[in-house]
Amino acid sequence: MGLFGSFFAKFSRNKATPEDIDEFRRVLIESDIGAEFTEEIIKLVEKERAEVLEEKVTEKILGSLSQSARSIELKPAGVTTILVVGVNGTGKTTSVAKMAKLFKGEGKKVLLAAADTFRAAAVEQLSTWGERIGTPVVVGKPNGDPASVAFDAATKATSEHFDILIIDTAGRLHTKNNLMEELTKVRRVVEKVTPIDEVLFVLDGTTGQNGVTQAKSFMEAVTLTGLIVTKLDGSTKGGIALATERTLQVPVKLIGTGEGEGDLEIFEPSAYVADLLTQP
Ligand SMILES: Nc1nc2c(ncn2[C@@H]2O[C@H](COP(=O)(O)OP(=O)(O)OP(=O)(O)O)[C@@H](O)[C@H]2O)c(=O)[nH]1
Ligand SMILES: [Mg+2]
Repeated sequence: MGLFGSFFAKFSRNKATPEDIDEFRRVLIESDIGAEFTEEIIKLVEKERAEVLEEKVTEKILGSLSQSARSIELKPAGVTTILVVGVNGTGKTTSVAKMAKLFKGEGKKVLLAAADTFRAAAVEQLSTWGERIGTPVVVGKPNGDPASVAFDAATKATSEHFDILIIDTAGRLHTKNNLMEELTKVRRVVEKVTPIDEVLFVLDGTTGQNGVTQAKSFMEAVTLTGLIVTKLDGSTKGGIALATERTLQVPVKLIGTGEGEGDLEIFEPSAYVADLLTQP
């Protein structure tokens, strides 16, 4: 990514001029890292000696991140249940398929639930992924109750001894329904059968600061345990990942780097920050 790299290369050679600082501020803001955080980083640039600047900025960013575990821990026994939420078009269904592929590759028995009953195409989309990856998908009736699909899937997952259940949800509903109420209901109903271990919020890495606002409203409804930041391939706006994690103190666990089933990576904050600061 190297988004800030050219600046750090410059700052390590010469003291930053006011023009350099203005330009760097603009790049930070455009990266969606957030206005407040931008000013904190600018302060370091103004204050710290060139030789230690990179180290100080790295420390600052890493120190602001969530201290919670980033790995998706699978339960030693019983089904590990993952609920995937987020606004429409962010990459939920694709990320569900990518996770299924990842866990299947580790030899796990994975079940998917198509609890986005709002669009017929959504069920088809997940079923197609399921066929491609070789993972069964529980589907319901078109426009049926998403909670009932999730309940059926949870029942099947426990009785047939699956290792992992991943539930895909809608990003949008008919206006008469409330998405947050729907998600709380899905959660409540599934938990009659088995606890939900992870609630992953899918954030489109190319959205602006609005992503933080979205994440907050989901956080209130279903208590998120992690973030999946998608579309980080070829994007220079990945700063939203750091801004959201910092604001919510919910760790980024996975990142999406393409449309293919293999395009999912475990998020490594040190490597990510080092990447931001190295020269492109
Ligand atoms: N480049 C890129 N595209 C992605 C990534 N993840 C998802 N997409 C694309 O984004 C579009 C939307 O993805 P979906 O998985 O259908 O998104 P969704 O959140 O399930 O959408 P709704 O079900 O409508 O709410 C698709 O065209 C995906 O191929 C990614 O990491 N990189
Ligand atoms: Mg979807």
